[in-house]
Amino acid sequence: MTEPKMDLTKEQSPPRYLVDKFRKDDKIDGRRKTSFEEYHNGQFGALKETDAEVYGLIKKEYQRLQNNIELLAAENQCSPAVLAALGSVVQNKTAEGFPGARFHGGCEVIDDVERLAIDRAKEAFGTRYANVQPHSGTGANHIVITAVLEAGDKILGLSSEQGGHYSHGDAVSLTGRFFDVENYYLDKKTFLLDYDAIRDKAVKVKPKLIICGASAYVRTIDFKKFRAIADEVGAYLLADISHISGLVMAGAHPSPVEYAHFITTSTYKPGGPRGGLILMGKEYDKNIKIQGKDMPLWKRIEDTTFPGVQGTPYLNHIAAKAVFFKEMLSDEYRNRQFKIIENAKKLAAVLADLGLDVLTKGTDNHMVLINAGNSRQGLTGVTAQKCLEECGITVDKMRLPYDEKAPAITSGIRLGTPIVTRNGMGTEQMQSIARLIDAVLKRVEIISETEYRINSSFREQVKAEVAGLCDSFAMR
Ligand code: DSN
Repeated sequence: MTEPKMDLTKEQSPPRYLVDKFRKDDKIDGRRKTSFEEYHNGQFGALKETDAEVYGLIKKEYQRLQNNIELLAAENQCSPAVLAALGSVVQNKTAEGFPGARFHGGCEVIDDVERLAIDRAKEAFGTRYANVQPHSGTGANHIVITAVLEAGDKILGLSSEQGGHYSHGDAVSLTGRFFDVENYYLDKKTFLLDYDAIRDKAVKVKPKLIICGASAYVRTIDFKKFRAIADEVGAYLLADISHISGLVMAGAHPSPVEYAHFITTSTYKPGGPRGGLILMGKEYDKNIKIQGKDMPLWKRIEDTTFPGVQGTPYLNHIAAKAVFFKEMLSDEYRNRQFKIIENAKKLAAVLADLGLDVLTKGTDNHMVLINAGNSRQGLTGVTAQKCLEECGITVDKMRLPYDEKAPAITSGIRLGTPIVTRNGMGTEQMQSIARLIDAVLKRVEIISETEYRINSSFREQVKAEVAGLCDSFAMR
């Protein structure tokens, strides 16, 4: 049957069958507008009603966090204010591009949100440029690396087997697949960065980009020395400060802002929402010639962010970053960064006194590395992690420099003090935690590299002490 032709220049009445359908369905009504608070406050009620399973798991995770001592160096705890921004309607906005130059409509509010986040990031870190769009720290590294390098160009970075990050050029990362990667290594005896050896390697391999920053390095990084090496060989310097960015921002660790061309960090490790950040100091508008074009570095970074590597930024995360950067600027946040280090130093000192092998005999930052195998014959990183976890203490197994154990086994564990410090613990509690860790690691019965047994009444005794600490220093 041929459809009757409609003259679109004339007003039409709806076809009869549609009128009848609407009459039949006229129970489909609208919904009155709810207030902003009403809309957002109902979130967990809505989740429980829609998906009791996920609701239950989230609740379980909340309870796990409340009842364990979280000693993870790569984790932190954001504030309820940051969580509120993450769970807001802002998450619905599609807005490719940058403030004032978007590909989508309706961006006037979101542009203000992003501008606020940028201004606060610049103020917090004392930089000339901030890009708040990267979805993660790894993503921020991918953006910088692909912005300044052509396929096949050379990167010099710390080996991922010694604390370097995968995104710094590891073979399993796209950075290792598309660029020519050379590694520098820690000194075999001291486990410290050997700047002379790094310089010699840089002179020999002539990288276009040098990356500094680590996931498992407990001592101060000398960014000035790295810049001198980069200048000598004509390389860009990228400082990935993900682990120490809170300390850097507060002045508790020297800042790379004066020295590095690019600084990257994840935003959750210092205590904000998941996401990444790219910062630049005085060289933000230095010229780069790439693919036959001249442009300022900041513009190259933006073009590489979108459309180069990402699409729409996560605007709810950007709103949450803005909230977090405001928190960072508070005295409470700055003071806490110094306490984080004080606590890590205490934890390291007590563990060393109790006979554990603490790498470099201490720490300058938030992290403590322990060689479990050297601390007790037969103990591995993975068994240490598992038996501590069973007793309510969460740590990471960690491959140590020159570790002979497989990555899934490891010789070491990595501890970190950001979360316990956030929840109000001080050096007295670090002493108690160190004693509990030592007691568990001494008491556990080692069966193999991955298996152990722990006496159940001893485990319950440790868990009760952990619960006591968690009750007095609850999540905030
Ligand atoms: N950098 C990793 C870690 O330290 O565990 C996380 O990205």
